[in-house]
Amino acid sequence: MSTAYLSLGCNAGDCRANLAQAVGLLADDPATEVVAVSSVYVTEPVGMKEQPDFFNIAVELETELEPLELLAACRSIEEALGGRDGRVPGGPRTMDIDIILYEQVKMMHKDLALPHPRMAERAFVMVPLAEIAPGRELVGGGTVEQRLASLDDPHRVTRDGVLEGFPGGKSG
Ligand code: PH2
Ligand code: MG
Ligand code: MG
Repeated sequence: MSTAYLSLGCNAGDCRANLAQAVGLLADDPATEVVAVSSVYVTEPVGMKEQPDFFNIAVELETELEPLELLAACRSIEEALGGRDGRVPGGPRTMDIDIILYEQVKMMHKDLALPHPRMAERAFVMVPLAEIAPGRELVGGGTVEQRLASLDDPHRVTRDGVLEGFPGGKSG
């Protein structure tokens, strides 16, 4: 089994319900166990500004899936939840699931770069991740907690309670 961390985002439709459904679908995969789910954070959009705030969470998995197999599983959950709203590039999404860390794997594949190249610059990724994996060592040095402490991302990130049905932190 391998440990992987995902960043989930939604800014179209009923995002709390979509996030809960996505985590439920991840847990339903017989090859994958959901180990921890962060609180929900309401976050200012990074990149295209003229779109609704995002709801972001981080999830820790134990999985038998290899990175590209896990990516395919994530893509099919995105599609099950509606894919891109209107297919505007960079625009609102009912569900975006990004693999940010997979064990200590470093890879640069056309469909998947690990660790996620921009994760450590983004408060909407690092704040939820620090809740469930503060001590995780990152490529480039430092733990998640240490890198978050020195992160300079002006975009607003506000905690907005726990995800219904998925109490935060490690559940064992
Ligand atoms: N995802 C993006 C682009 N910008 N901004 C926030 N706050 N949250 C996201 O999940 C997000 C984003 C592309 O996937
Ligand atoms: Mg994304
Ligand atoms: Mg994505």
